[in-house]
Amino acid sequence: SHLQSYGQRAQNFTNPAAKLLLETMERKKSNLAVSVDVTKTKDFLSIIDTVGPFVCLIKTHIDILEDFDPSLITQLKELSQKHNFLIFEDRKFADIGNTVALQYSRGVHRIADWAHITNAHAVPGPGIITGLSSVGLPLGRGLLLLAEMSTKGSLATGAYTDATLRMAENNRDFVVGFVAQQRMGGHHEDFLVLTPGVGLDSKGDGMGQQYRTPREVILDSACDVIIVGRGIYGGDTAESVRAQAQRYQDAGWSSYLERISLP
Ligand code: UP6
Repeated sequence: SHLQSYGQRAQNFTNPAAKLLLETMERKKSNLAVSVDVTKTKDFLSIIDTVGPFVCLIKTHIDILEDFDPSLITQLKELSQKHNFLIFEDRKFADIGNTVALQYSRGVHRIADWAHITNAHAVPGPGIITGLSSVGLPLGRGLLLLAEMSTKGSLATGAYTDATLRMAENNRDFVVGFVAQQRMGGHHEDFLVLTPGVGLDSKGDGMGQQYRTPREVILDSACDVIIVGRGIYGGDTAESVRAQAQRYQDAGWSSYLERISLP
């Protein structure tokens, strides 16, 4: 499936969020997700408006905004319409089904109302999927499981990663893929693989993060989406944010074109 185009692969999914993401990637010629990990609403919205034309997906950590107000969600949704991107709340749920269903639907953030995609750790077992899908499936949302992490010393390897894949295979309607460092899935199943730990100018951050290039991620490891945070918004000016977004979009897309043209 990783040799098919993103547009063709939309047919491999029944989940509406997965289909829309793949169609958006094809249409915008972008496999770039920008992770907007800033603490002020003003910066958050301005970065999103700047990178919007270059991305298929915006990844949020909504709980790090110091001045969160529900009206921000209206503005985020407007930007998503304006620039045609999906929204991925990187919530990394990790509790029992009943609790994650509440965390997903309620609280101040009401994630299920606006995030097309969210993610969860597999550590609690399949009940976490049951809980999240009770909220998200009727809304047409999609879930990613964390099968691997980008960080040094990650415990999500080997048998844990394999068991995570089995959990996804058993919940194909709602689980659309993984956050992982390499292609996941057997020969019959198509799963999306979204990959953080991507940077062109840095190898790490001194807190365990490890960076690989878009080419390593998309071509060598056959992942689908590069997730880039500080590599894009780490500069100062709006002009550099824009230029970096374009640079990562080009790098990700040319690696994808190379991949699908492999003999
Ligand atoms: N993230 C990782 N590695 C993982 C899973 N998630 O870095 O295995 C998330 C982080 C951050 C983003 O929570 O939001 O991806 C990476 O940001 P960066 O590009 O600035 O390092």
